[in-house]
Amino acid sequence: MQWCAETLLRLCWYLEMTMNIDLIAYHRKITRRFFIQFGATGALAMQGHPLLSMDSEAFSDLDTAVDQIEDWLTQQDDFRDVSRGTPLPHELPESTKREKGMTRESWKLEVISDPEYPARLRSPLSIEAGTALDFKTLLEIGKTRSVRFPKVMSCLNIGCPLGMGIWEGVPLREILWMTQPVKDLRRVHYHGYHNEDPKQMFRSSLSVNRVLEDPGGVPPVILCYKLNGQWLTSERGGPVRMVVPEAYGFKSIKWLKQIVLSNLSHANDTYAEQNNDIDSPIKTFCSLFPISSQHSANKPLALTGWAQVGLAGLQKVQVWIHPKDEPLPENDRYFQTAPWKDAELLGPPKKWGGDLPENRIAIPTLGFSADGEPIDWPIKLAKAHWAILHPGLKPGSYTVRCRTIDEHQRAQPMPRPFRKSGHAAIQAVNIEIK
Ligand SMILES: Nc1nc2c(c(=O)[nH]1)N[C@H]1C(S)=C(S)[C@@H](COP(=O)(O)O)O[C@H]1N2
Ligand SMILES: [Mo]
Repeated sequence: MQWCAETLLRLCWYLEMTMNIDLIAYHRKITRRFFIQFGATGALAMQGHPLLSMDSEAFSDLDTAVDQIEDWLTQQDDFRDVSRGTPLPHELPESTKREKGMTRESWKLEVISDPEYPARLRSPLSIEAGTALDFKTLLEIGKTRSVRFPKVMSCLNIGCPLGMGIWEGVPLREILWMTQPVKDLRRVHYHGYHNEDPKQMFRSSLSVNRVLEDPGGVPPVILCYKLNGQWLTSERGGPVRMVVPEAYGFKSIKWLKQIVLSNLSHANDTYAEQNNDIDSPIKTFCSLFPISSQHSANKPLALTGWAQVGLAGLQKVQVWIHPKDEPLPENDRYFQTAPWKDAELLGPPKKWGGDLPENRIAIPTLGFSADGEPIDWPIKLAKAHWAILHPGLKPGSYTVRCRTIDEHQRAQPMPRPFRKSGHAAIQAVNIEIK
């Protein structure tokens, strides 16, 4: 961060000397949150940057737009809720929750063998045998084993992240080992509280190897009990939910009750019954924050948006504004040949949001250094934000599009255009320039 800011100042000085432009004056009004963003690559790119020809009013519009961007973390109650059940389990009266094991005091988790496709376990955790796991024991294990990591919760079927959090809990493998599995274990099935009605059961599953190992350096699958440093609320799936870092939300089962260790070789997820690609990791894609549909001619457009950083990573966000009366590029369904313009990715925020205690990233948190600073930015499997000051346009009707380029320089939605693998479409918004 320090280095980026210094580089930028040096570059500003260089530009002033060579081009006789008072860049600092141009930027004076700009929030530091954005100003600091022009890091090594951004700053160099600015040498021929169209921003240099824009007036300070345009910068102040950009400043305002950037200031209005949501916090990086979402408060628990502000997550969009995707819960099934009649009644909704999190809306049951406290007394019922206590009776059904949906409070921290009454929660019990079973980890048992699948009666139909049995796995050999020496020591299942069952209510019947009095060996089920309770919350106190889970926390006790958490004292030495718990992990925290940032993750965007995103529904495969909704084109917008539900919320961004720092999730905390015990790796599922710690609990799996407690059952002393011996053989015939291939799949881990699990479900949450479902009003004791089999028709309401919402199930998900993982290969046992995903539980035991974390391929590609993703965080472990956890039994989660805290979000943004607070106890997981009932609406978010508390007392304990599964959280699968690289997966869409349907793998992160709320009000977790039972884990079934199975020798079945395939998935039995509820989402599989709805034509979803249940092995699809979360996708990289982006969207604009809502903009007004009318703009003045020849005035730079301040555009901002969010991006979801999927398993493929995020290199950059790009914007393309196309006059509606001109034909679209031919034979180019994903607009690979369109004149896309690079936007600026915003760096780490000064305020994390999400009601994080003391606005501080707890240590240790995966992806953060010992002083609570992000090791890489943007963070994989998390949310990012971006902004661009687009040169002004002539009067007319236009379509604004934005797309992401992943860390392997591949533009979305290629090579993954399938809607049921998770939303990754190029967004298109119509505007009028008057
Ligand atoms: N028990 C249970 N867990 C569940 C669900 C559910 O309906 N019941 N919905 C899933 C789906 S499809 C999504 S996208 C996420 C949403 O998490 P959130 O409500 O915390 O945002 O929860 C998942 N976990
Ligand atoms: Mo979902």
